[in-house]
Amino acid sequence: MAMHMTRIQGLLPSSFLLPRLLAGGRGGPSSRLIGASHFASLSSPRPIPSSHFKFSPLFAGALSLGFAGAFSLLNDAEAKERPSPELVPHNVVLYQYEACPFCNKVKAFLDYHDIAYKVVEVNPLSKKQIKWSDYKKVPILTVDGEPLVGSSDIVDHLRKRIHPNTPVLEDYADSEEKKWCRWVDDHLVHVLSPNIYRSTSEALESFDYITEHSNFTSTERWTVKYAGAAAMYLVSKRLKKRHNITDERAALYEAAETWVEALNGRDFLGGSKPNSADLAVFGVLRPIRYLRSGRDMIENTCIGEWYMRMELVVGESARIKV
Ligand SMILES: N[C@@H](CCC(=O)N[C@@H](CS)C(=O)NCC(=O)O)C(=O)O
Repeated sequence: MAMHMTRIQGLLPSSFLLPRLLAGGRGGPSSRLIGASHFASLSSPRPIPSSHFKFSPLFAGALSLGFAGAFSLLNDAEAKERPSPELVPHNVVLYQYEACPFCNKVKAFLDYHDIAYKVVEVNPLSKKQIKWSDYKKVPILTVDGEPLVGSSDIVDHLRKRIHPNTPVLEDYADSEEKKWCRWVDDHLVHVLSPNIYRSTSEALESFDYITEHSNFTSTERWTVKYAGAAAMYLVSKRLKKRHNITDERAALYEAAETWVEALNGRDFLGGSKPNSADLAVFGVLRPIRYLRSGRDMIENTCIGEWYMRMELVVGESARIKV
């Protein structure tokens, strides 16, 4: 195991997570003991533990309105932004890991705009589903067969396609929206792994979900869960140092409060409707929401109301069930 740990640390990509989990090198079968590590994603509906409700002022407010009021609140908030039919891309396929924050960022955008997409779950060890691609990370989105890579580039591409009349690129590049999209990639994602792998129990909690929702064979699953949790527990300490994080929870709470301050009293950064920065923050946080770190974040910061608004407006997944 010690040998694997060293390898993992050496192989850690600069991007936030997990790249190839326990090991692996560039790939010999012996080095592939463990697979990719990303954290648990809850983009698929999951029962919300009752303990969560008491922490959501919005939900408490909805309850106090009575059922009629609550339903009307839900209806008002169910406000997906659907592009004109002629602008909606067709034949959209997302190659993903269910638990990957970058993939969830793309899904938040697709879901909110109600752009129907098929999902191909990639096996993090063999990656056989993306053998056809030179790019070996996820997400990869194909639109009418054309592959797009990198979550931010994918979102930018889609955004331009469905809003062809929005500001030209130079104006957008300096915008508040773009600034916060960059903050997600440059800061927020780096705070997540140290939190979800903070202790051995949190690392196991994360891998429990990852292995349950990833495309592993049953023989890979057990090994990945325990070896992956052990490896990422160690790797997360290294990530902390790399990103100058001393207290990971404090960093998570600070990031959440920074985002709330950026909202500056608005419902969304985009005003009355979310923009791509709202969707990016929501997308990358979604995987941790019901892990211990996500629950702590909701309980200890003011981000819960915005998060609940986002859940309501993003609504049902646009994923095509096959
Ligand atoms: N900058 C890329 C990062 C994508 C990325 O790092 N994805 C991870 C999954 S969370 C990955 O595929 N790692 C390589 C691997 O699993 O081997 C993006 O925004 O899409």
